[in-house]
Amino acid sequence: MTKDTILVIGASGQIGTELVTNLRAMYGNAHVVASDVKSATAEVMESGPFEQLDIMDESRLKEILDKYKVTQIYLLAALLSATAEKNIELGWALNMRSLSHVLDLARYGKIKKVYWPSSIAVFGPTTPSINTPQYTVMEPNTVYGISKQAGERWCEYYHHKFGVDVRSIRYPGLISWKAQPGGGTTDYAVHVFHEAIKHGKYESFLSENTTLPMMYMPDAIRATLELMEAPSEKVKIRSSYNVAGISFNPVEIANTIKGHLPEFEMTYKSDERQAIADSWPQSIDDTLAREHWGWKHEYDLKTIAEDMIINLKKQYK
Ligand code: VAH
Repeated sequence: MTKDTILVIGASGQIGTELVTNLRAMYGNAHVVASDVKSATAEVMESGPFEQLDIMDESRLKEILDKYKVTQIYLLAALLSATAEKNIELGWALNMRSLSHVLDLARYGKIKKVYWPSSIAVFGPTTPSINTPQYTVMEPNTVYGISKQAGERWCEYYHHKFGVDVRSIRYPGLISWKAQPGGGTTDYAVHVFHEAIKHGKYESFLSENTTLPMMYMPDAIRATLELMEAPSEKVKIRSSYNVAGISFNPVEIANTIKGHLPEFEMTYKSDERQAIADSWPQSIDDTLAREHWGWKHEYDLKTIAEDMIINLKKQYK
């Protein structure tokens, strides 16, 4: 059986950086093509093929698919919540046109399998915010959330109508140290670690008690790969799966960091991202992901902080 070749679109981003490394470990470096509009980390650029790609350039995408005989696409390119609010036309166009084009490639047999990330941003202010269920009221009031909700509808439609094997996860806020995030509302939970180590202080753009669902990147990568490797019949939800890690607020993360850096000081000054965060759930019910394909998170706030601080101290040495 010929080995799959995977194209990761958005390989320079927070998720893509780590997904490429993990996929290359599984499939072999030559079988995982990284692509993005801008160069990726040295680890990604030096460990396997990289192609510059603007996902809106359909002919360029087809060129890459033919060159490497790609069989699977991980489509990670998107404008995140805060950025998309500043450019709603680009946010909608990029997030939606890229998905519909990749789904059509699968519909017409050009590729066999698609991964597309959704987000807890599909939920809105009228959604039950504690232990938010898989199926519930969803009235997102951000461009990003609306595009993710519409994208989920397209994924489910293409699966049932055309048999497309597309799989998706509603990521919570993701925390990692390898690549800086860009333009998200949950990114305070990454920036705080960098600032704590570099300057011993951080001004949070979300208020003290803004509790949000979060997840450590190793858990998110493992969830993604477990879902993609699961037998198709176990993937019963083809819109997008709720998955949960841990929920916490800025005060809790500040206190955990102080356990490692006693002099650390956190201050609070909400900005426009507060309204986005306030529209999202505080915690997620991921029972169906656990039942259907055996999902279970491993990292809690204590072990996240330990790993982030150890690795960032090395990075800034
Ligand atoms: C954002 N990090 O903040 C993303 C994520 C749940 C939030 O989708 O926009």
